Amino acid sequence: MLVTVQQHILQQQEDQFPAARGNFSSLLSGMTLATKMIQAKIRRAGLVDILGSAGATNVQGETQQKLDVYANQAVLHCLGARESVAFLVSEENEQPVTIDRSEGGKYIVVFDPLDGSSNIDVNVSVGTIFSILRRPEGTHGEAAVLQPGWKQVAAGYVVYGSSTIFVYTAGQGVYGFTLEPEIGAFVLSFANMRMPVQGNTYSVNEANSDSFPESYRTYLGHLRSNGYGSRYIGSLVADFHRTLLKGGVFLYPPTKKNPNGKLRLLYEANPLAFIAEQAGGHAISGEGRIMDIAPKSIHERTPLIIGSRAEVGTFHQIHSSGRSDRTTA
Ligand code: P6P
Repeated sequence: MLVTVQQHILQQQEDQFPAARGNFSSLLSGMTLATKMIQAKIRRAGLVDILGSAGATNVQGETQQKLDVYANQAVLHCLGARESVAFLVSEENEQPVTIDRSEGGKYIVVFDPLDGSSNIDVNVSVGTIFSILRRPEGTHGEAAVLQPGWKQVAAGYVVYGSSTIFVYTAGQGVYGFTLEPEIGAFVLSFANMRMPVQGNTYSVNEANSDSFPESYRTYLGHLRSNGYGSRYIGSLVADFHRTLLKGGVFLYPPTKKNPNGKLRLLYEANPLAFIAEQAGGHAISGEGRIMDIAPKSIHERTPLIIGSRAEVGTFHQIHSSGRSDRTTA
């Protein structure tokens, strides 16, 4: 029996947010609509003038790809129309976007509209990542957004790969839906996803390893000497999706160029950490649990070690005994 993501979200809402009066499911449906719009463009990237640089840089100082701009506008448009949304926070925008009905808005959506976009031109999987928070009563702007990850009410991602898969959690397990092109609907394909307790691969950009803190290098040497393989796509959502399905560990350590890691806490680490934990995995920063970090700024970065209980546990043992957090030149 075919179950669409909309049906599933409504069921989750009835179970979880009975008082939500459709707001929650309407919000998630807005996100699924935006990702369908994005995937339609990605699937035709070579055929329409959507590849390449938009000729501008984003708040991160990164060159915006045309698809970055399109994806950001698609999410802002689809969610901005949902009355339950108070603020939208995007990797592409310096400040939160206040929705003019913000007085009535109950939710905040924090998102990376198109993660890994530098891979688009070479046809490598990219993704959209989102995190949903409740708006604390009477708060505005950054004060409303800077909440630790354990306060998320839902989180998810879409991986635009050989198929387009929408994965989300609302705190009651992790569910995956594959876009069925013939009907244009995300259909349940992975019920109650569980991350394997242990895997056999690690995922890290080895080119940076000379500047990893010593404990990270010790850990990676331990994995290699225990027969682990290496897989690195360079697109966070794709590397995480593989880790969720097959187990193992993904790391973005502190480096000389990014002493606090490269990945963003609010719209990359937190949503994936919520999903990892809901699937039985772990997500830490080296200093503690990702979802316990109290954010100080919207675009702050964090080191990320995320994956199976076994591999993240071993990292924690080696890192906490070594405590050598200095990065080497
Ligand atoms: P590096 C893509 O640019 C991204 O933000 C993530 O999707 C990915 O995990 C990471 O950066 C890759 O960074 O430094 O290994 O190229």
